[in-house]
Amino acid sequence: MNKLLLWASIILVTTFCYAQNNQIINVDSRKNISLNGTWHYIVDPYDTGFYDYRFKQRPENDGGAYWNNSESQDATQWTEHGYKSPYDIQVPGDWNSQDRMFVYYEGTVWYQREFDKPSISENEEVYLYFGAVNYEANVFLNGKDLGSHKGGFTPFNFKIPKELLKDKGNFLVVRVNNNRHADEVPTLNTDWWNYGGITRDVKLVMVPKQFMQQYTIQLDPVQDIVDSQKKGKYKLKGTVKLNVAGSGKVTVAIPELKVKQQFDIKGDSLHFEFEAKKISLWSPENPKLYEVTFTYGNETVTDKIGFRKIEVKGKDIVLNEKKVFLRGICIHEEIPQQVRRAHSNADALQLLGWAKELNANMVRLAHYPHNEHMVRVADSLGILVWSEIPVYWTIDFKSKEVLAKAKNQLTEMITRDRNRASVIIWSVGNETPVSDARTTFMSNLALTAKKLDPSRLVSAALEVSHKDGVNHVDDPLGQYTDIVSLNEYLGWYGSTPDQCRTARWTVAYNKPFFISETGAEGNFGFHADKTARFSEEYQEWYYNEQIAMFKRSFPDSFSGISPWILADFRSPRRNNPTYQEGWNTKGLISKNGERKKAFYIMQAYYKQIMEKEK
Ligand code: GCB
Repeated sequence: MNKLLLWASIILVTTFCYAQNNQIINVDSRKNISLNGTWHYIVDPYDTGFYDYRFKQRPENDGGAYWNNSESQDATQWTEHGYKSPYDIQVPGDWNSQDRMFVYYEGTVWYQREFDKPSISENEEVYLYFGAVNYEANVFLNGKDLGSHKGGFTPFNFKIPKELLKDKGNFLVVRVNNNRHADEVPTLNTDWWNYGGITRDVKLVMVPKQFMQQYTIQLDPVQDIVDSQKKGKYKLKGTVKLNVAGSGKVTVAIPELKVKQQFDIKGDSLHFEFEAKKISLWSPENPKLYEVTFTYGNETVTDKIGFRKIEVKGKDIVLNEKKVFLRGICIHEEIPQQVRRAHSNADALQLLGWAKELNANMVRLAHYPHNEHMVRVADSLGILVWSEIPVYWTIDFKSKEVLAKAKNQLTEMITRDRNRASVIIWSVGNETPVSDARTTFMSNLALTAKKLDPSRLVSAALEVSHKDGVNHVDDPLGQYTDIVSLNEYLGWYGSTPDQCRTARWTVAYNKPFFISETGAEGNFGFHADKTARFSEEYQEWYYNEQIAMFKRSFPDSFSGISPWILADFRSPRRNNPTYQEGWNTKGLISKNGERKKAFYIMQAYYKQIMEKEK
């Protein structure tokens, strides 16, 4: 496609879809009540609670609708649904791990619980917040439709109309549906388990009628950090977004830096900047976070925020004016020992603790935005983060509606995490097959990410072409990304690891080159000759050959790797009856938490790199 046409179609599509973003960020620091815990459920594979027998959506007051409380009806009434024990389920949590019957379940499950009205003043409102529901959520309160959301890995919230809240026993019902569809994001086909359910925290959030929905603060990316360091003066820049237009003062304070600045806000948004002295910059070696408070009216929101600058200079990734090599590891949001989705602070500490033990300074959170604990723990441990949306493999690239869905997830991910110093890369997708439609679609996402957050890098796992025995990293999407990233499995899919010895590579872009995946399967405790697939020795051999190739023949733009993957994970695509049984065993750590031989190979390689950098 000619370039002019490509740009014209990008502009067209960009104008076409913009979702309104009412997301409330940093809910933990607001007045809130957790709705985590035991809920009731109904499994509804035919979606009977949602559609009538003509498969028409039920009207709101339909007695057969599962959002309505059947218990309040008297004994003479016909009723065919209800919520009670022992039909109990834990929130947050995927349903698959909570009962054998749910392991492979894809469809609708209704969740129900009650809550009492929180005490609020005249001037306050209550919002219902969900950290994530996979995939589609329809939320009903006291029989009224509060709204719906699609996208399994990003947060959303609804305002609860005051007149709807009863003092006691508010009847909350969520229809959760995790059916896969060709026109959703992700699509029908992935290499991970489609865990369904209310997988992250649920809260009531109490805020003033007029409040700060979102805010950002960061180093002005334009300044020269060395210069700022010399002068001992840094430029900070930020924004505040109110839920509705208003006027008044916003105060931004960073007590440790003795900063307290006041700004007038008019309309619903504020852009501010000011100078601060002697900031200790955030980095993996110095994960310094400052307490920052934003005050508007009666509300003060407190956050912990690090300040750093990330950029690309020629073929290097540069953090605070210093070239950085990304010693990465890919992670799925899964606790393998319990075969469930990760969702808590303790889960994040386990997964990122393993990454630290590997000597990693970076994680690729594959293939979708992980829960907020992960990025907050990464902030505090000093781990750089690649965060991604599930635009994976064969998305419907021709569809404007699908693009709008992908953009919505991208927007929600960036809105939630753009105050996290750890997050340095927004990834717009993984291994999407090259075509004009796909490159238009993907470049549109890359440009959207840049527009939403010009201070971070954009990437995607690109495609490689093979000609005359050479691997060419020449995917046209590379024009739009800051980093040229690539997944390669030389020696696992296809021939054996010694193939790396003769492999030749060319990279068509004068940009940092990153291996976003490489890996081979190995079963912990299966020892054999290194040529035996699935043995720990094969996996060890694979990593040895890979590392030798990185050292020997990789271009000088080589800026890091994130091997596939930290731990074994569940996948319905993996059906070798001896070695897989529904697991992708490319983990450096086994499903029971044991370190495989390859773990120690990567750990030693990263140590070497660290020592060289000293
Ligand atoms: C890939 C995919 C990843 C798979 C992995 C594998 O290229 O990006 O999601 O799980 O390969 O194990 O084949």
